[in-house]
Amino acid sequence: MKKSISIFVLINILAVSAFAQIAVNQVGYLPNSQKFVYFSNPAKSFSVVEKNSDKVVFQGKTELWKSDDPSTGHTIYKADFSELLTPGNYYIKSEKGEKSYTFAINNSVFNELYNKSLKTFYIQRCGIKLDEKYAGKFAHKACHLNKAHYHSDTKKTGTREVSGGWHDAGDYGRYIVNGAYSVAVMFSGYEFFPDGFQSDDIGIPESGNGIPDFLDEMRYELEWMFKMQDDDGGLFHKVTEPAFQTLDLKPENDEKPQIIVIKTTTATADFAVVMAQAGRIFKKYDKKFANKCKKAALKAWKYLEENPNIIPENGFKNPKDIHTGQYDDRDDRDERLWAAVEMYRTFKKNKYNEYFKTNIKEVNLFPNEIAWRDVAPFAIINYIKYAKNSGNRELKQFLIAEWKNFCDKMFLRQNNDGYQALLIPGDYRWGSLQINLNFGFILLAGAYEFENNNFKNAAIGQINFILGANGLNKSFVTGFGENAASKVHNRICSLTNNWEIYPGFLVGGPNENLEDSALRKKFSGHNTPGLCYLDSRDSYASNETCINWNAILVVYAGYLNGLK
Ligand code: 9MR
Ligand code: 9MR
Ligand code: ZN
Repeated sequence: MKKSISIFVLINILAVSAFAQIAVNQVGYLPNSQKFVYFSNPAKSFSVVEKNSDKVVFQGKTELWKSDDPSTGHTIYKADFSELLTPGNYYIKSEKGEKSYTFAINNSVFNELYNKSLKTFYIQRCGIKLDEKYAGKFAHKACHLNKAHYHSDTKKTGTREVSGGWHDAGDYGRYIVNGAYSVAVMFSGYEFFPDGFQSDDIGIPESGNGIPDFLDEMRYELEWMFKMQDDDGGLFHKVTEPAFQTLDLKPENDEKPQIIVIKTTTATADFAVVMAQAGRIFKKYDKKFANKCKKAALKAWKYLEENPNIIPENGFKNPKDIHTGQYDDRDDRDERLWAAVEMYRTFKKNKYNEYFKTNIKEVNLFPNEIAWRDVAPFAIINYIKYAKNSGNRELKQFLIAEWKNFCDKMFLRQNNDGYQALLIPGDYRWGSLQINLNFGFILLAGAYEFENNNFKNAAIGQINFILGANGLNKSFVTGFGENAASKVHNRICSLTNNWEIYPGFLVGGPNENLEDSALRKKFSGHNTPGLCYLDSRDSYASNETCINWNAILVVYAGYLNGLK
């Protein structure tokens, strides 16, 4: 007994300290990118070794980079092997013989990441049969086809046909705020950096139809969102079951009644954003569909005009008998502003520009979090990029200066952080990795606006952090890297015999607020925000997957895929 306890203690100690020794991007680097490696044990020199031949191809010295990194507590030695340009598969070895996980250097290193991270959205499709041909082990019968019931708060009775769209996350809920936000983020990425988003062969039913699979997949969500718009233009906030069920529930076995809750202005504004974008983007491929999107956007905007104050007052809260995700936001002004920008770009009517100009100074322009609840930066960068010659020059100069300040701040942050992330203690909230990538995207777009190579390198570097160059020595994208997140919180894992997950999902990541009992059990009293993560199905607050998190991963992968 005593012996097994001490072994248990030992295993636990090993588990706690089994984080970064030599941390690299476990997928790889484009030949011309900066390449850094981080040692959390003291190291003086290192070699890059070719994986198959064990031949040393590069040698260098390390430098002491950070002592007592505030996010991880690590003391980190850093080395630069950017000069190694030769395509191949490698690992890093310290002078003491410790080895890193392997990685590649080549031009198409992000191609598969793009294909798979996008294809996760197909895997999340609801209301349609997923064929083995496309979904493999995740094939299943069509799910959630029953008509949904109006919640009494809607003051409506009876049912509504709202099948389709993507399951939100590890749960089967479908939420307009997050669904529309996710597509809107991906459309922004696509419009800024279209080159890498063009493939038509990622292996979905629409592949080969002459339209990029990216747009086909986005359309699947848009088709569902139409059904969630009421006759007056407003959007029902969500359709879910009353409460989350057990984790072993396969989609096709989920028969609990689905409930539609009240309309909200936040959902309506997010919908206006994405329908205005779609009206523009789809014009070239399907005029009729594009017009349908435009009409829906106009109807939504009318609802917003008729309801200038947030509905419901103080934002949506779950009714007493509903316990699923809330997507609660007390402030819908940033969503309305983004809608105004996209409406202006699509319809070119000055009233949208006027709305933007009058209201932009009311909101926090570059808040501490950029995510589904705080979207102002997306409104601003899209406005600056596309409304160059219209509107108030002074205002635009002010916004450009604010954007530049944000980029300077982010650049400093990655220079101060042990693993060069953009997050600081306090930012490691639920979905932290996606916050990091959102910061990175605004910085990346800034790099082009300001023609600043330092910004560009820092922004590109964020993919390294996500794919393994971090304090946990973990790739946070399933199936990508030798030590990748695998025991994720997603009910579709129950479709496989061994609780596997499809490759290409980004997990939530370290969550210093310890918002589930697995995290609390392990990390109570911690002082290492960046390490509060568990590769465990029980940890929904750090290891769930979610469409808005994958949205910004797709944007990053699409951008990098286009660089080759
Ligand atoms: O599976 C649910 C996940 O999608 C949510 O993000 C999370 C927090 O709201 O809740 C999960 O569901 C759990 C529920 O909250 C408590 N009972 C166990 C459920 C499955 O682990
Ligand atoms: O992403 C959401 C995060 O910002 C919130 O803190 C968290 C708790 O309210 O909910 C997250 O969203 C979950 C949603 O409510 C239900 N589906 C799963 C989402 C990701 O965990
Ligand atoms: Zn479903």
